[in-house]
Amino acid sequence: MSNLLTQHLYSTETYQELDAKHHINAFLDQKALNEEGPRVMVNANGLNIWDSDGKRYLDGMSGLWCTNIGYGRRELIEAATQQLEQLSYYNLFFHTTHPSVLKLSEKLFELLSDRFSHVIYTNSGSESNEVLIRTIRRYWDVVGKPTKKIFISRENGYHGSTVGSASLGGFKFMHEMGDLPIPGIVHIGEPYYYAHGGDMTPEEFGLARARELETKILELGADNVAAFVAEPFQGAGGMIFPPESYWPEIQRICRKYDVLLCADEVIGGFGRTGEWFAHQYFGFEPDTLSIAKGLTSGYIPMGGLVLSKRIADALVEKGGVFAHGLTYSGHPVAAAVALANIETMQREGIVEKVKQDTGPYLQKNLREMFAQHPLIGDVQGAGMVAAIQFTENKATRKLFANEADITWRCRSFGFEEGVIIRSTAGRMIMAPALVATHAEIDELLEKTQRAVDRTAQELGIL
Ligand code: PXG
Repeated sequence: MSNLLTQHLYSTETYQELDAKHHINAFLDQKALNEEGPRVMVNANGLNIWDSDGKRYLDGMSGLWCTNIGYGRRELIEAATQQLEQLSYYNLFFHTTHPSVLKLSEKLFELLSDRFSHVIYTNSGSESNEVLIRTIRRYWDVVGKPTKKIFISRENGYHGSTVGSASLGGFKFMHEMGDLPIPGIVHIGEPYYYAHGGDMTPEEFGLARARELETKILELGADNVAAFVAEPFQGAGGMIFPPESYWPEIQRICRKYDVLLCADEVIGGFGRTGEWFAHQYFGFEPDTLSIAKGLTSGYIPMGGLVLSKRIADALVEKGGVFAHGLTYSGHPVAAAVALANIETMQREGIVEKVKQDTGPYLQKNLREMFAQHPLIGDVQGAGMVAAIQFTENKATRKLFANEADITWRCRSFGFEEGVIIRSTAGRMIMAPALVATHAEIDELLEKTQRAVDRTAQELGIL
């Protein structure tokens, strides 16, 4: 690794100056960042990542929840190289296609039930959800129900950063930028028990939040509602697992009113929970899946919208021209990397291992580690994804008024300790690569514990 590090052309300061000079970065105050200077990441392998000062971090977040197979896998690098040599680009426009994307689709549908048959490829999760809005509206036109156009999604859901996807999302501070949501998208409450459950049991709360969907459908009129869109578990919103009563009730309501159930699997897909897809973990049957991230393990941009047979058949048999297309839909190099990614995960039994071995190991040890901790009120998660909930009072589930500042401190302590964990309002999240070994999980947990303890000490409660 030191060999690679010495190949740097610039100093950290020069990189930071270039960043300040040319970039508006994601979800931050650029002026404040320019003062501080961003961390410059330069090399990565497995779960380890190095910055431009040579400091190593254990990446507990798989990049942005995407490097499911870990960094630097030869199989993916070789697949990309071979495809670049053979057919570096072609497209799915004007009556053409290519083997790379066809082989990927054959493989993708091996992972899914017969309910699903078709996919529209994109380059990101945001695009998958943009395509979702247009495709579902088109579907209802084609089947003769043109009034079914409104989308219902959730507060504190995340579906991307473009106009349509940010509208589907329920982040108010995002809506404030650019006058969102666009018309025809409305939101209901999120199934976040710890914060909003009050005196209810988790089961009661799960049902209550699901029934907000029914109330909203009745208010709008079922003839006007196209779909309900949600992440099986909320990712960016805080890695929130709904109570067990939630998804069965949502599914019942969607079926009753013929409202399509659209699962955003951008984070949950490709093994995260120990199942290939998170809807399989929670045991419900969606009509569409938005995918991205883990599809290529983040090595190259690629996403997609997976359609059930019901939707695809209508579009194909009765839809005529489908007026949508992206230059890079099904890009041959991305498709080759995605195929190599899925094949490697299958060959090595990575998802099964997460389900049977490493996932339970992470989940059990994390729960034991924080069961008695004065700052931590709850631990949620499955497979290789988990959250710890910060609380001011474990008995009453009281949240800190400045919870986002506190978790941000914890995240900073994590960086000092050499671990990358994600802070959201009131929760710390980990989503390490699915290939994490017991030793790497131990390191992740030990460093996380130090970061949490330092946060508690600073608050004067440890
Ligand atoms: N849906 C979900 C559920 C996501 O988590 C998107 C769509 C959008 O995907 P793209 O590829 O357009 O970014 C996402 C993305 C975070 C974080 O810090 C999460 C995401 C992206 C960036 C940061 O938790 N999720």
